[in-house]
Amino acid sequence: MLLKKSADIKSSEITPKNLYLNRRRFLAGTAIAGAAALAGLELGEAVSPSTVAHANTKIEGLQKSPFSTTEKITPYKDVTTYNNYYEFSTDKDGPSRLAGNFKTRPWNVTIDGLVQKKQVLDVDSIIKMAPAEERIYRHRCVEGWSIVVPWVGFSLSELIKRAQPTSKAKFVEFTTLLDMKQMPGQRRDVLQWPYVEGLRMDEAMHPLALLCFGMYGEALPNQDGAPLRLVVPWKYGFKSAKAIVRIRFTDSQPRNTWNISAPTEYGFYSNVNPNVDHPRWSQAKERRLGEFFKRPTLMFNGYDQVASLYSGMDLKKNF
Ligand SMILES: Nc1nc2c(c(=O)[nH]1)N[C@H]1C(S)=C(S)[C@@H](COP(=O)(O)O)O[C@H]1N2
Ligand SMILES: [Mo]
Repeated sequence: MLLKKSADIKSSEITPKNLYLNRRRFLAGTAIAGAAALAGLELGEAVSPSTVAHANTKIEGLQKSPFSTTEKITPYKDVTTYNNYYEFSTDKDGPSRLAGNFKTRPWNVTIDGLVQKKQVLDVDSIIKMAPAEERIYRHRCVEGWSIVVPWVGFSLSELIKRAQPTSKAKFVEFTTLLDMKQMPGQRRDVLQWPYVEGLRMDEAMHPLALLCFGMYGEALPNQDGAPLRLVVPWKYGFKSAKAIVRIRFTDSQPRNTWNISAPTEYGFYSNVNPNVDHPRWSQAKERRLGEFFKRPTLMFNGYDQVASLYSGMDLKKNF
């Protein structure tokens, strides 16, 4: 689904396109980034090779990532019709049915709180901040299902660096759009709206934390969080907020929506952890969408490289 097999590509297609992309990458990576640095340009003014418009729009010039898993990718159909997105519906197939007309352009994101560069940015200027990568991540929902998705984006740290948080900033808070007219689920009190999530600064700066605007080589479908979402692969899915409109830097731990809703069931950290059960069910196993047999869940969802962020912490208390 993702890439044509190399055997399917005519050599006449390969050469010019590769040359073209390499040249653009070269320009983006050196000349433009260098010029931007020299000129002291603001957040989002540098140019990169990727362009994104509407869903089903191909994203060109994707870079591969060493963080990608080689596990089997979950079919696009499953990932786009089995969603958690309570702003639209609490049914898994609701978001795909109800988010079709959701307006993702124009779209502004407010960057504020404890940063030197407070500003309101157009989402397309955010997308152009850094070269787009494909990151094939495992993604596990707290309810016990999991998927493997080729997300598109770049490390959240790219945006944070440019925002220049002050030394007082210890956490980052992410807020989803509040718009009852477009998001029918917000007319019900199933959660406190708008949806809010948060990360500790060192978690947010970890290169695995992905600022995501596409998947399967295309712009994000609305039901998966267009135009801009987070993907934090070592944490349960609910930490990965969709349709982000605000990124705020704070000195105290943000209260996240699911923790407000059920504090004994959903903590702030929410690291994937097979040894800490949800009060109402075990977290030891998971079922990949499209598969029958369950598989064991791995500590940090298998992303051991984040373990040092939590050394000395009791992960049963800090669930
Ligand atoms: N704004 C918002 N973000 C959200 C949610 C939500 O209801 N609203 N659900 C979360 C949960 S519980 C999961 S598992 C993932 C699902 O992402 P996916 O539908 O792309 O698989 O989105 C997360 N982000
Ligand atoms: Mo979830």
